[in-house]
Amino acid sequence: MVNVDISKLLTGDTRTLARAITLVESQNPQHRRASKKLLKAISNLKRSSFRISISGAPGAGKSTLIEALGLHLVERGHKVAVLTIDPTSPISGGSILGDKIRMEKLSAHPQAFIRPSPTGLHLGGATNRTREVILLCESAGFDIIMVETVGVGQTEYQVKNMVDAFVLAVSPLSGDSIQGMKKGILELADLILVTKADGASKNLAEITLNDYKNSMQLKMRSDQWSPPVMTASSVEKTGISELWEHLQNYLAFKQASGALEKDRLNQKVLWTQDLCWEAIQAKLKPKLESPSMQKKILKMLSTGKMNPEQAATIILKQVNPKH
Ligand SMILES: Nc1nc2c(ncn2[C@@H]2O[C@H](COP(=O)(O)OP(=O)(O)O)[C@@H](O)[C@H]2O)c(=O)[nH]1
Ligand SMILES: [Mg+2]
Repeated sequence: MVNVDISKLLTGDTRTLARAITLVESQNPQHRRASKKLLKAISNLKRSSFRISISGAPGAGKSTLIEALGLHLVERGHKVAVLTIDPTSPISGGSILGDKIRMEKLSAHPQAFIRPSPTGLHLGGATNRTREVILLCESAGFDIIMVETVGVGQTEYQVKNMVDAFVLAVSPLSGDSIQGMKKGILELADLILVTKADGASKNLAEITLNDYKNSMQLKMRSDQWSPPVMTASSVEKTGISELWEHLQNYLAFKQASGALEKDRLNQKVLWTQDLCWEAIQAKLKPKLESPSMQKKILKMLSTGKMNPEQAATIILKQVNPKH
């Protein structure tokens, strides 16, 4: 598994891509080294992709929407990769299976590739490799990369810094759904999509649409983009081509203003910082958690002569992450 045939990866072979992803997600030191080599080898390729995240609460209709939009795009000759990050999945266990069912047609399509992420972002100490996986998919010729994330905790903020466009999917609900929504999330959205605009929920979707339109009108973005607010039905396939048009417009808008280039560079800066933090943590953690260090910390605190702040200063002087 350490050896990934790069020429095969570049031809778009999905089995090789899957192996490459497993390699970059591995924590094994030997795999980490091989993964660094692989990422370096693909770093200068002149391939590009449009990266879109679809976020929203569980059950909002994200996976079904990705299936509909994904099929719309493969029919137009695009190659679509879908990455799903669900921090709740290791706990609930069921959602990865659920996503596969929701994206049944797309996952069977030769121009599509679907990969659930085994962990959430930084869950259980494991660093999520979504950025690396995006690059691997891009190197395999996938020109549209969609990332599905569940609206919990910090995931949205982290994903926002990995993509070009952030779509917020919301269910048709009562008007107070906006108040209930974590305020910051609305500000991240480049487009808001009210899902399930069909059958019995069609009217409610229209009401929800107006609620969001009203609340978005009050906000002014520094980049002058007004995030479109729209409805769609993934079941009846309405609103899907409009969604794609809006996304293309946004990409063109960012290209024209220079924001795309600026954002991508900023994302690389953040990525570099994350890698530095990760390396420091990896060195510090085993030392801090060693029984002798635990004992030392306990001793310093149990006498009551020292507070945690003083203890941390002493420990940091002793622990040199270089060794
Ligand atoms: N009527 C209707 N139901 C939908 C639509 N999209 C999703 N659903 C249903 O909403 C539920 C959650 O969908 P899913 O895509 O798994 O949501 P996710 O958790 O956000 O990925 C499922 O029962 C879907 O069948 C839609 O456009 N119309
Ligand atoms: Mg889903």
